[in-house]
Amino acid sequence: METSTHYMQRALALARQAEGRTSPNPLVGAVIVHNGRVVGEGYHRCAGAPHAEVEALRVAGAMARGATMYVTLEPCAHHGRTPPCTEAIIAAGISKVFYATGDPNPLVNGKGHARLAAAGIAVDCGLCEREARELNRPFFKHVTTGRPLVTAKFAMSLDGKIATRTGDARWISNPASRQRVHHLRNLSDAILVGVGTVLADNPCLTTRLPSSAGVRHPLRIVADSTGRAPLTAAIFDPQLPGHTVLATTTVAPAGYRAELAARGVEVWTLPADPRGRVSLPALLDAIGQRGLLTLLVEGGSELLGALFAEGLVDRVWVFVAPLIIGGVGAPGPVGQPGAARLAGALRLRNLRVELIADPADADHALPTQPDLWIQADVAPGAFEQTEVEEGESLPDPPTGRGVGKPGFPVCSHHH
Ligand code: AOF
Ligand code: ZN
Repeated sequence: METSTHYMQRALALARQAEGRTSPNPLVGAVIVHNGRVVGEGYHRCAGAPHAEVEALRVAGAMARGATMYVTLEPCAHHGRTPPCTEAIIAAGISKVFYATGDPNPLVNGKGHARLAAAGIAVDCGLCEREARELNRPFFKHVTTGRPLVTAKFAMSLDGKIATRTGDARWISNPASRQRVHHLRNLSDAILVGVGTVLADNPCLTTRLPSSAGVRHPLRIVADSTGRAPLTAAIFDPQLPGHTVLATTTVAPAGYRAELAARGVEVWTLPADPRGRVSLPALLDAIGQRGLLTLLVEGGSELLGALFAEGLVDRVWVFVAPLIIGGVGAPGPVGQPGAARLAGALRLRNLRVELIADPADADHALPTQPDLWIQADVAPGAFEQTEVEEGESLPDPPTGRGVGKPGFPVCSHHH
């Protein structure tokens, strides 16, 4: 007989199968176990499709009676695009429900738990909770703030340069790392770049993977306050798969905006910040309103500098190549003034480091020149603002494991 943790892990693995495909909905997996045997499994495939619980119940059929359900998120009790899962669970005769984490969606938040308990079902919350919250960080941020989870991505040399002093930047990271970026795009709802990157690199920001089956092109967004991106930029090519958005202000000429709109580019005319640039909070709100849960920011340094300065970045994905570029004139990944004092620097936490071998590296098992791929969460706050006294600990981040938002449902029973 397997442990409860084993079944919840299986439910988490099922949920992950739809990663990047469920927006604006969460990733959810469910497993139904009867007398030590799995009789049903399911996961939520995309918005509008049945919820994970309903998928698993359909497979289990009559075997659901008296069985235990393991589900990664509190079952819903509301009529949304689909009917409430609580009613399906009750009708099927499930006798016990383990769910990993509460659902902060105000339509659900505790109501699912209460409904099941009122129907006489034994309900247990908190099994594998940390993993379940990590899995649905984008959903939790979106449902509590209306904004997507923001990931800053950049590649740099070991000495922190993104190009040489003459602007040569192709390529810093190895081919395997660059392939990884396409995989990350495939899982992201939207990509954002600044106009400087369009002018410097003329990227098309599409997802290019070895197999085009099931590939998804994130919404491409260019932040260009004044309309400096040429109409001939690759990103505006109507032949590109997927959609492009110009995020701009009224300073961009009306004719320019109309011309792009006529070519199928979506034009978002947003408020300007005091410096005349597109308001980044307003841009994140607009992305969130579209039901997009994840935003990958691919540069340049001005845009990243502004996002970090405003405390709008949730996590970083950094590729560090085994190169020393050197030179005071060679740029780094994060522009703008940055922090004046170290106490004002942004702190990273929950670091994960992976080696990404260059395919040309002779010995793949023990690569001698791999890129480092560092994934980390950004502690809350903007530059300058955090004054840390000796021995003082930083506050908990607003997102990340244990979302820690006021109003986030707290499980009474932790494992
Ligand atoms: C999902 N899949 O497996 C579960 C969800 O309007 P709907 O019907 O798509 O409902 C979406 C909400 O239902 C979602 O925000 C979440 O709070 C809850 N649970 N959602 O998409 C699932 N169990
Ligand atoms: Zn549901």
